[in-house]
Amino acid sequence: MESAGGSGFVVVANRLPVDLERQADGTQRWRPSPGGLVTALEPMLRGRDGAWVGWPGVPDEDVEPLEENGLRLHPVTLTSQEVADYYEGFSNASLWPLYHDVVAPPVFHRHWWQAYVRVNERFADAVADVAAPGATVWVQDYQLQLVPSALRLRRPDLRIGFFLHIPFPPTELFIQLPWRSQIVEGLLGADLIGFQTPGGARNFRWLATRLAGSTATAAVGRTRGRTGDLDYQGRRVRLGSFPISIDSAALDKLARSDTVRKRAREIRAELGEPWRIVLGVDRLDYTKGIDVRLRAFHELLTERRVDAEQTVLVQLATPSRERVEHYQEMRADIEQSVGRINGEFARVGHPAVHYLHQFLPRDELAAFFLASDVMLVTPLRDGMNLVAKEYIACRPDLGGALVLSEFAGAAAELTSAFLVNPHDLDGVKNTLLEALDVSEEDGRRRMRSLRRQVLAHDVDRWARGFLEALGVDTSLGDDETDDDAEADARGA
Ligand code: ADQ
Repeated sequence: MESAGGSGFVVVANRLPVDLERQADGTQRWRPSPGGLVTALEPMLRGRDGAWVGWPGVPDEDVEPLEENGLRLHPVTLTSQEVADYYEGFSNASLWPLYHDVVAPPVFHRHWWQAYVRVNERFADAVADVAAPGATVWVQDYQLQLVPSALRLRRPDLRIGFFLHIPFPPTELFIQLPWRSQIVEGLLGADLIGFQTPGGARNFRWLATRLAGSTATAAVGRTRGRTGDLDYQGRRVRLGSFPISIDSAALDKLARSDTVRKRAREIRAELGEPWRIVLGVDRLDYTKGIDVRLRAFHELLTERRVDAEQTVLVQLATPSRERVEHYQEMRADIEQSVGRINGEFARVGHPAVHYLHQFLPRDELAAFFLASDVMLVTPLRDGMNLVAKEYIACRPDLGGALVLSEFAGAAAELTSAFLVNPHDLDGVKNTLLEALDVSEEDGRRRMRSLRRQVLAHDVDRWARGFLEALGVDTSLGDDETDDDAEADARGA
């Protein structure tokens, strides 16, 4: 898809799929960077001759374009002040909480917004330089909502798609945003705007007609995931829901490998061969409901409905956004809860809660998934939640039980999980007990059904679904029937 005048296919995201690292001796090296987005897009981009435009993760660094494992990477430079204002400020302290049901209060500052506008324009400039005539550009996520319109101004020849990885909020919350019309107009620069769920698409559709003077029209055709279109400034803007997924087959294969199976047995032994292992795996974020599950576990121990000699909780948390104040407070609260539970219920050499604030390699994570009996995914709000899908892909043995929040986008697909309302603590506690005690037969039945969904709907299918709705000929040996497409469509 590449031409002499630039790339025919360009992905734009806040971050490049690699981090630039400064070593102690002053030299630099590239390291694959963690996160849901990279995990999701990497398999799709590998093998295609695409380009990726993004920030290399280190401020004040002018980095030359580079090629990494067959991917052309185009770094966008951010100053330390821009990282503070555009990224930590407007993206992660204004938009992130606002879009996640204000589970933390969003903070609005005009200088953060101004930095957001400036940085979005810089990203649009970078893409305009890199994209070949008539190229397809796929813009990712909430940090770059102004890029579609900024790019259309610069390059009306491009085909522009936008995908929002986090929830698009209820309209009553969105209209709190002082710059609500600018954001809606920014997104309307795209030809296709994709959301994780039909609800997000519906919310946006309503706002676009009220705030930006677009007209709602019926969706034309039967493209997968479409939910209705808009007419805006003489153009058709398509809307749709495209639930993101994972490289299911790769994880399934990893979990079947001898090394991972052996490591899973070791983990059980290291934990003292408990009757049950309960697992949580999250980026350390206040939306993920880590506090909810600690509270539920604490109460169950206190009420003696769970015995710390028999059941342990393992919480793996990736460090995240450590310079944003809310994240520092939340980390302190969580670590205090872990300390309190262990203070009351641990024995020397036998903690009740094992807590690691560390990023783990893929195979180690797969071994933890395979070793555990109950997976707790309890976000208060989550665009999708890939961890839930990863857990399922790692259970070819049909063991394990998934407790999943109704407020994760994944709940719409993973209906055979033990679904919970994370705001209902008694409900979480009772459901956790139910999952701990599930019969082998019921557990296997649920896991079989979950695996059918996750293995059939992988990240490649997600990417193809989005690009086809954008009008791109993906030509990847499509073996889907119309019936599959129909079953997938989650029309609003
Ligand atoms: P995230 O909020 O980052 O993603 P999620 O979808 O769960 O959330 O992805 C997290 C990723 O980090 C997973 O791949 C997981 O395996 C990995 N991870 C978590 N803890 C880890 C640890 N301790 N060590 C190593 N890896 C760890 C955002 C949205 C989600 C949406 C994704 C993709 O918030 O709702 O699902 O984008 O669209």
